[in-house]
Amino acid sequence: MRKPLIGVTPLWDSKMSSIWMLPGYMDGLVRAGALPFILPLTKDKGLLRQAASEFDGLLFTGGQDCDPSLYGEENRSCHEICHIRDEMEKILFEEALKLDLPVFGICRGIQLINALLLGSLWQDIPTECPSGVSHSAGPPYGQPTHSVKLSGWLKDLLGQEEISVNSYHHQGVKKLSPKLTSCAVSPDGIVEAVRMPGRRFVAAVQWHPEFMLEEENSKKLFEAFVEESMRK
Ligand SMILES: [Mn+2]
Repeated sequence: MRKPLIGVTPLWDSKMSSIWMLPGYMDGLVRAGALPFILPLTKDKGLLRQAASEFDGLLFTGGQDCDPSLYGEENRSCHEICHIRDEMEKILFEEALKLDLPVFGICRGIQLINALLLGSLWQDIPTECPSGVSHSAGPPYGQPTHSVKLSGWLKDLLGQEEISVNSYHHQGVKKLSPKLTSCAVSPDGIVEAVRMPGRRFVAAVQWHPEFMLEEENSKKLFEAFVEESMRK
C-alpha cells in the first residue's frame, strides 16, 4: 500500500548554520505508516505551495521561539528566533488550510499555529506565568514531568481523562485562538493541546511525543495524524 508522504519542517542550528532533525519525529511517522521527508529551509512561496500540494500531510516540529510580531507584540523575553522558519511555516500553514491538508504541530508547532490563528503566547512562562509546574525540564526528555487534563478530541482518542506528559518548553499558549479548541490543559492552566474544528486534521500538542515513541499515547497521536493523511 502506498504510504502517505509527510513534509517535516527542518530544525535550525544557528551555531552550525545548518538544518538538522531529531530522529524521533521521523521514526514516529515511519512507525505510524508514513514516508516522511525533511523540507528545505526556505521562504520561497512557489516551492512551499508545491510542497503543500505534493505532500499528504505536514508536521510542524519544535524549535526556536516564534517572533512576537506574529501575534502583534513586542519582544519582551523571547529566546532565539529563526525568522526564516517563521516565514516558511506561515506560508506552509496558510497553504495547508487552503487545501485542507492534515497538519500536526509539536511544541513550537502548537505555538506557531495558535499565533497564526490570532491567539497569543507567553513569551517566557517562568517569568510571565510562574507556577509550581515544571514546563522546562532538562534531559532525559522522554520522562513525564506534569499532567494534563484531556477533553474533546484528545480525550476520545486516548480514552483517558488525564495523562502525564514530558515538558520542554518556555513559551506556551496565552490567549487561545478563537479558531482552536483546547484538548489538554496543564495544572497551572496552560493549553497544551489544540484541535481546529471543521478541518480534516489540524491538531497540535505542547509536549514531545517524539521523545516517547514507546508510549501508547505517543503512538496514537502519530497514528491519528498519519491515518488522516492516508485519505486523499
Ligand atoms: Mn508543559
